[in-house]
Amino acid sequence: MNLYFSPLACSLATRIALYEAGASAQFTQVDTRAKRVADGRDFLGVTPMGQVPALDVGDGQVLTENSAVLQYVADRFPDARLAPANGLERARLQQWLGFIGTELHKAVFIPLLDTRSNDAVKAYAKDKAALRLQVLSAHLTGREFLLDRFSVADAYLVTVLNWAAFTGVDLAAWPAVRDYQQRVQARPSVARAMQEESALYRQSQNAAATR
Ligand SMILES: N[C@@H](CCC(=O)N[C@@H](CS)C(=O)NCC(=O)O)C(=O)O
Repeated sequence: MNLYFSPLACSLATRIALYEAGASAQFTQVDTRAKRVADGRDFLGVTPMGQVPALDVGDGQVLTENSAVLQYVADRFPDARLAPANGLERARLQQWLGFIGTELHKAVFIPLLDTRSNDAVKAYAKDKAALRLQVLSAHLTGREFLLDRFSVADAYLVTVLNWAAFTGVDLAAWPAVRDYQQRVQARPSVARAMQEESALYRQSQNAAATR
């Protein structure tokens, strides 16, 4: 398996899931703005959307979309118990993956992070953040994880919450969310993945500054 990733982007969730599972995988860095793979290939030749995560699962098959990629990793390594097998609990996992992907990642954080965004768009996104973080906070109060145990949804959520610090969203206003973030970030797989990608992120920022 080969994960195409960009440092600290949403593909970090798949790296966390792979570390949790103890899976052996390759990690290939992508410049998602230039649509270039680190080895010089055109990333649009890997996936036409040019987005990470893109997971080459072997036999030339590339899987995209966080929700699908994360569930694929969970199912490929069932011993890691990163997703409930079926039934309502599996639907709950999908509920949270959908919530994180559409309500937080795309509706709130992308407009705040996108360099082509403007103040009006950012104000709209910040306005949306309040209800979504309130819903999350109510759910996380008294809970360790989104489901009964750590799952790929937690890997995705901790990845997305990490962007709060870059976008001026102060999680202190939602203590249950802030405490959850600190707790999950301390998990060995998460701490390792974040440390590694933070170093790569700093390197890519420095390289961009000297261009
Ligand atoms: N719908 C995709 C969105 C993935 C996505 O937004 N990836 C971002 C990084 S977090 C990206 O590659 N952005 C570059 C671009 O959209 O051109 C998913 O859920 O996987």
